Amino acid sequence: VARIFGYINYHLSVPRKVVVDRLINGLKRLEYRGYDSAGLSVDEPQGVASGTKPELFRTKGNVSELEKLTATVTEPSLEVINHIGIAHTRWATHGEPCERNSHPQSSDSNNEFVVVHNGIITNFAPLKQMLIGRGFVFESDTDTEVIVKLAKFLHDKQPTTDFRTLMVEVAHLLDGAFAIIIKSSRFPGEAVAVKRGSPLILGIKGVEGNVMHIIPSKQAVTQVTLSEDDTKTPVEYFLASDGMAIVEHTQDVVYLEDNELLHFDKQGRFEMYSLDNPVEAGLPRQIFREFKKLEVELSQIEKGDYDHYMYKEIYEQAFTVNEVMRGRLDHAGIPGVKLGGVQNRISDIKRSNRIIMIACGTSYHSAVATRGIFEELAELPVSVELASDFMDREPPIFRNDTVIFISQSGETADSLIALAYCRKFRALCLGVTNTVGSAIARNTDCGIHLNCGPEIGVASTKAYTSQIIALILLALTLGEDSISTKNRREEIMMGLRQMSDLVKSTLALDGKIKSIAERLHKNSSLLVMGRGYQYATCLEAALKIKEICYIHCEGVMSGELKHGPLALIDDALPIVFIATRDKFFSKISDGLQQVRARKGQPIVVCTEGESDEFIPKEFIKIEVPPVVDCLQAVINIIPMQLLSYHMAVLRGCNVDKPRNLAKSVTVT
Ligand code: UD2
Repeated sequence: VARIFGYINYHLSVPRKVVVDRLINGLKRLEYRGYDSAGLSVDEPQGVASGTKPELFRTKGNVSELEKLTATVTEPSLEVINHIGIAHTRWATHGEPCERNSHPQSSDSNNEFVVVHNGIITNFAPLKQMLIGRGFVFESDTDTEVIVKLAKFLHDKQPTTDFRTLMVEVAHLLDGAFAIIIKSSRFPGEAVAVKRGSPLILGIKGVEGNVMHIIPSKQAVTQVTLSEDDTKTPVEYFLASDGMAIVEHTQDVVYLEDNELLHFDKQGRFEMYSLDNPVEAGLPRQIFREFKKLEVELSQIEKGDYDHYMYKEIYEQAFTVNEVMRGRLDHAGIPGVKLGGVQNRISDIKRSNRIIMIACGTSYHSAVATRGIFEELAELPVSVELASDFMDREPPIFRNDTVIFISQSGETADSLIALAYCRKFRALCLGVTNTVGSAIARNTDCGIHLNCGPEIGVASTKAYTSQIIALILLALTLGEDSISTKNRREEIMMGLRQMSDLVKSTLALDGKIKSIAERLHKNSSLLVMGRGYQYATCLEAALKIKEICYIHCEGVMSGELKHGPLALIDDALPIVFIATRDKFFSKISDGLQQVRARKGQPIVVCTEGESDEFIPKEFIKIEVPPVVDCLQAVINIIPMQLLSYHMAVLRGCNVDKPRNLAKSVTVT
């Protein structure tokens, strides 16, 4: 996992030290615990003519290490007027973390071309071979190094080729998934960024309100064309893997799409090109795109506000629920769902005999949460499987099965083994994962990325809610031709559009939940009950509490009460009952009555404004906003995430790194 950041200023005096600070700060916004190397590059201190070379700072360790290192930057107070700074941090990828494997990678000892890269170049081996044959000496074990060496090789061969054309050529020769930012002392004042597969966002900031001058209102397109008078207009550009690194500078952004190239020229203009379908051979097609407003609020990402990543990630759900729908729900203003990644296979899925969802842990609960809506909308039999149990049984799998693999990291070993097994029988395999380029993303026939940003807390929160939404989007797509479910689907889409607001109002319950945590945290056992769509909430809530509080906790399907769990109930055992309104409500209140009859004193998660008739006054209520049944699981888990978090903190547990557990379980 890597993150890249670029800071580019034109016609604006910025001390070199400030450039470095901006780059470091950008990396900090993108950094999450455990990053193992970092690096950045700033231009030649005295300009290209001076004979100095671009400075490179790289180190093993996290961004704070890099920050210490960059204290030695030459001429920190020298003001630079046109400058290109690039930076990088990575976490637990392959290859030993060390200085020479860190980015920026450089083309030669003069650092003529330097690049930062997120992703993988899959054909680096033959390219490296070719370049070694041409006399290039490789310094690192990275795939990234071929990018700059290739650029230098092609440039030396044809020195008159402009930077943009050169990089179009380089990009065409690279396979894999990547986002890169590259600069060159041969092309001072210019920079190129390319996106294919990995995310890349461009932020634009004019100084002292000039931005509106450059970007004319709503009709703005992705071309900053400065008139003669404007060529001295100060402008700053920010390139980042994630909007979190941009939002404090500007909210005006352009989301790059795959196979797009950005070129910044010496005057401070930029243009975008598509690498697909060139107008004529060699000539990329210029593209224009509207600016978007970054929806992330700075306050939501300030790490300082949160003591733990898990807490931060719980709060991030207010916007990650939108990220998973971006470009998919109501794409280009047309109401409906369009899943770019699975579109071509929808008819194959519909033709299959059944759907099997395979996952582990929290991801498995997202399958439990959405099984019902798949059955309803796709009108296919659906089963959910724990990957390990599935492989213990090795059940029959057929060509006309659709199998969905759900994994935040995309590297879960048990799920990967099950994937290999299902591929052997030529089943149609889909992935739902948060990690572009992960093993599940690479080895499935198609799939959906969650786009919720890195999840650092070991206990999954935002990935869970995004998984549910991604799966519901898929269920909606599978049902899209059915007339009988049209109203139902519309109701669900209405719910999806409200999701972010509903999550925000649910998060507002935090204070109350904290006080409930104070009452509960000393217990050694807890039950969470519910049924229907909320059975998944019970399982997931119990898992959270086990994982981070080390309290025994069980998710109980309340339909099963009479078949055993009722024997546990007395006035002492703490119980949380999930009892929001849906078509199962009468059965749920039945269960609640059974618990009451045994003197149980449940804390009840219920729908806002629920009457005392159903939930007696003496019970503690957590009132959540209502939404269509199949989406209610996204809302209801939030108080349970908060409850487990506060209890863990009160118990003095290491919330982000619970004992004995790893974030992504890559061993079986
Ligand atoms: C893609 C781009 C997104 C944006 C958008 C514009 C990526 C990763 N996503 O998003 O940045 O440009 O198009 O329309 O570049 N896949 C699998 N298995 C998985 C997950 C995904 O095979 O487990 C495939 C999927 O079938 C698709 C590709 O990976 O071919 C990207 O998936 P996505 O969900 O990011 O696709 P989309 O269209 O939302």
